[in-house]
Amino acid sequence: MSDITKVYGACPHDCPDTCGVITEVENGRAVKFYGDPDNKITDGWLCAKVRPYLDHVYHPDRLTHPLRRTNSKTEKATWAQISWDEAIKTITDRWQKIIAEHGAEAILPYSFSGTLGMLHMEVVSGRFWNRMGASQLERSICGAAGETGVNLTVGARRGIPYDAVMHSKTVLIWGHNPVSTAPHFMPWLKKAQKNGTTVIVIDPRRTRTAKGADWHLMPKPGTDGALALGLAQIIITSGWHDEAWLEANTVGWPKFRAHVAQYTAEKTADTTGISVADLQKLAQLYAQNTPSILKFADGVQRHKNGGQTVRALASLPALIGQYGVLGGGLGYSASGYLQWDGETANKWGEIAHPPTRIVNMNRLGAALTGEIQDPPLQSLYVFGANPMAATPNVNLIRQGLEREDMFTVVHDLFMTDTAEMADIVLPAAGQLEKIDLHRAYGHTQITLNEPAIPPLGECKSDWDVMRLLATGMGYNDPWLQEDGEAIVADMLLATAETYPALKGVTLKKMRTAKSAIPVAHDTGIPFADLQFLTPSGKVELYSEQAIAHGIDPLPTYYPAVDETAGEEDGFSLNLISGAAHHFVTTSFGNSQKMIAREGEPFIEIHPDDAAVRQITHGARVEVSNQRGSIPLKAVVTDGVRRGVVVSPKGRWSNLSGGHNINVLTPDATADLAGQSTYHTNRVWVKPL
Ligand SMILES: Nc1nc2c(c(=O)[nH]1)N[C@H]1C(S)=C(S)[C@@H](COP(=O)(O)OP(=O)(O)OC[C@H]3O[C@@H](n4cnc5c(=O)[nH]c(N)nc54)[C@H](O)[C@@H]3O)O[C@H]1N2
Ligand SMILES: Nc1nc2c(c(=O)[nH]1)N[C@H]1C(S)=C(S)[C@@H](COP(=O)(O)OP(=O)(O)OC[C@H]3O[C@@H](n4cnc5c(=O)[nH]c(N)nc54)[C@H](O)[C@@H]3O)O[C@H]1N2
Ligand code: SF4
Ligand SMILES: [Mo]
Repeated sequence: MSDITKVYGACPHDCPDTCGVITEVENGRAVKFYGDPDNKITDGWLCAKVRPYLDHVYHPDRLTHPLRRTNSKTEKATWAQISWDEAIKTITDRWQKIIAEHGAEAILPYSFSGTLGMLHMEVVSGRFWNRMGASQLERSICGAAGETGVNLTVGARRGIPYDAVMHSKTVLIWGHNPVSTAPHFMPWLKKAQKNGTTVIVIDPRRTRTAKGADWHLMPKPGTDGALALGLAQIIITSGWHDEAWLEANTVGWPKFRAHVAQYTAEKTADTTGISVADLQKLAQLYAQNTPSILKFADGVQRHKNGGQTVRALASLPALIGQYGVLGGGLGYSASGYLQWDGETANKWGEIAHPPTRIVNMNRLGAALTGEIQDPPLQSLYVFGANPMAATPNVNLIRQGLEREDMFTVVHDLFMTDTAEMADIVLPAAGQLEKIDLHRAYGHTQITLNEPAIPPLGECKSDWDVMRLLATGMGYNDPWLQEDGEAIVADMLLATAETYPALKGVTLKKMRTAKSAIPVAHDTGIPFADLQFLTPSGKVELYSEQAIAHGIDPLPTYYPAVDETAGEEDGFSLNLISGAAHHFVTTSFGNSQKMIAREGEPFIEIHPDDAAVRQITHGARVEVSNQRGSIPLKAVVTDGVRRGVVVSPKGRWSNLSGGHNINVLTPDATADLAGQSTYHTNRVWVKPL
């Protein structure tokens, strides 16, 4: 009889739930994989994407050896297998040359959310690159404006716990699709709804979440700031606001009140496309049927005006005194509770040179093709990211990567669209093959991920590769050679210095506990003490800090305009490309099971918009703008607003005949924090 061992871990994917997972291992091979029944959030079940995870782990296309490209980057790639020694020597020799000629800032590491692990997302993006003096990446592809906007308003991202909705009478889900993107929130929401909670969804698309709501409103994209300020105006003129609360707990209430007077119901209806009657009804439900939660996520802020949109949204709970109330408040990210100790991740204190320049990741194509000079970029090292499929304006990125003098290294589990543009490809160890430590952005548990199986083939973890690269570069600092387990142990201790709730949570304790450990340092009601973490300690409706960020101190609405794509022709449509149900951005985009469930790449279009273009349901259409063009299948449906088309992110163009939505998306940045603007995107759709 062979032994089966159970190994506890964390789902590493970019999802707020950060599920606890259990792998059963027999003779060094993972044979079973499932959700941890003792994890309060996971509750023993996993989403459709991750349930068949062992297919992903043992996928026949896993890279298992380092590869060197043998032809030009303008041709379809051909490869020769090489040893790790040769790979590391090729890379470090080239980097030494680049550094001698141009300086280390000519090298750019590009990584994002392939894994959310402390070690393989944060430490690997810090220590080695800071020692080298490489360019830094402005990590603003996802929720930078939302995070900054919430921080400016209440001081920290302390979203409500999922189960708080059990105490709500109204839940407003705004530009968020949790059925797909935060599945473990849904059982709580369903239970609440059964008990009489009213669930309202605000989204230009009838998402899976909208289908289950009591009421679904479809505003024009990018007008949510106006919608929030218009609701504020109705609430104030109706006297539904909480004057005493506002006086005691906010900064700038009189200014805010005077400012929002301009957002009359009629004007708001015109801007947003939502009728005055619906605005009235929405304002009344939200303000009077309390406790009420406003829950939003990052989709709504991926617009040119995303920062101010979030400032407006985050003001609403204050207006009706709902911060600090059980069943009320703001449901955004919970990532502002615990943050891993920055010094342990980055070792800035050990580094002699001043911080280096920062390159906005949304501008990757522009940066590679001349926007960045002194020195121009000469090398890109990509890990835990797939910019040729996930980053905006892919055709420009392609141009940059086709440069003869650009030296590109990609470390991934698979031959992604990005890996196909590399000079050297390195095989990455997956989550079951390495240690890591996880916090979450949807809750406040931390989870240890123990390695369950040895790395496949010659795969190596990102941290192990950083150690080899450090040796290859001749960097002798001991903190570049620490082993992963030691870093996990150190990180827990270092973080506990500033985050008291973590005191006593050592690596040993986590190993004994196996399951996730809750580390919230409040009662579970964010801001129950009404101490906000802004400079004033109050909710800042008027924010002095906002001025330093280059935006108006009061939440303000201005239209989100895709300046490059000629809106004036009157015939372009607003393309929204949010999350696909069966992929996590492009992760799982190569799973046959998930591709089959997602179906053929499609674009949803309203019947009226289809009719004037002679587009029929199921027809092949060309979707294009100044940036590029792709073929898609038309799905004619009133599940999208007139003027709006929807085609989810996540396809690999090398597996789907070039269906990469990001050849169309703009690389313009938003009003705040260098945020991506995927959804401020005009396209033309015509029959093929
Ligand atoms: N299944 C799955 N889960 C995922 C991901 C995935 O790709 N697939 N991605 C992960 C990542 S990286 C993130 S950041 C989160 C994102 O989580 P969410 O923000 O929940 O997901 P999105 O689909 O990006 O955006 C949510 C909704 O915003 C809507 N939206 C877009 N523009 C507007 C607008 O102007 N106004 C309003 N009101 N709504 C608008 C879209 O139609 C979409 O339904 O999900 C994570 N989870
Ligand atoms: N059109 C459109 N595009 C979008 C968005 C959108 O809403 N619309 N959303 C944006 C958002 S919110 C985000 S967060 C980004 C995400 O974009 P990315 O961060 O680029 O995420 P993925 O596309 O999932 O690619 C992650 C890659 O990392 C690899 N990987 C996984 N684990 C590891 C590991 O341990 N080590 C290494 N070396 N590699 C690993 C995976 O195989 C995968 O190829 O996409 C953005 N792209
Ligand atoms: S993707 Fe999200 S819901 Fe699915 S297993 Fe991972 S953490 Fe859980
Ligand atoms: Mo994201």
